[in-house]
Amino acid sequence: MDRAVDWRLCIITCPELSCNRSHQQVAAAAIAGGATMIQLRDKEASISKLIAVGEDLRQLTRDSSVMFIVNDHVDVALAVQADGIHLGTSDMSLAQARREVGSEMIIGFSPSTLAEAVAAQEADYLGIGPVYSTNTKPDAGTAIGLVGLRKFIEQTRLPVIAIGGITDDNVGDVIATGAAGVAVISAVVSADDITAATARFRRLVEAAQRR
Ligand code: 3NM
Repeated sequence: MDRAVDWRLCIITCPELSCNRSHQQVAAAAIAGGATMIQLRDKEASISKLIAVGEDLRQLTRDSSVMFIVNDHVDVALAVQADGIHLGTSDMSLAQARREVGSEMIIGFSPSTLAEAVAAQEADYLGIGPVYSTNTKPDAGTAIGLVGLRKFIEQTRLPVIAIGGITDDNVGDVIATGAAGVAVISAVVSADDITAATARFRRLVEAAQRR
């Protein structure tokens, strides 16, 4: 992967938390508010539904020059020509994923340990969390806090996107710790006004980066 990517604000679509709004509605509203990346995440949907939704998100993100990442499913990412794929430790290995997606697709990886982070040679960015406790992913483990986040940032040359319980109140501290960006679900997708919530995050991220 050899291109400049704006990692600052990844909004992850998540139907369980979106108050009956579709992936497409959530993504469009988040893009309008200044999201720099959209990740399609849906643990329940079939592959055919993910591809159908992914095609719409591909169009929306391409029209606004926002990066589009697919969670978990390499086949879906390839089918819809996403910019990237995000994998966890229980998904396909990074080496296998790199072989399948080629050199240009972004690979994001969520390691569970520092050793896994250091070993993630095929990844282009790391998702690190949960920084704060979150109900959104009950199996995410114990919150690592800013001290834990800093350890990952110090151990890797890859950009780190922090995730887990990130809100208006703590996003400035997360960016000040050295994260290249943040990934947010509930604080944006459950908001009444997704565009306004995203825009607020974007302003706070930019302010923290200027400090
Ligand atoms: N991954 P919210 S935490 C999808 O720690 C996900 O790897 C995490 O949602 C990790 O912004 C998480 O609502 C959920 O806390 C993030």
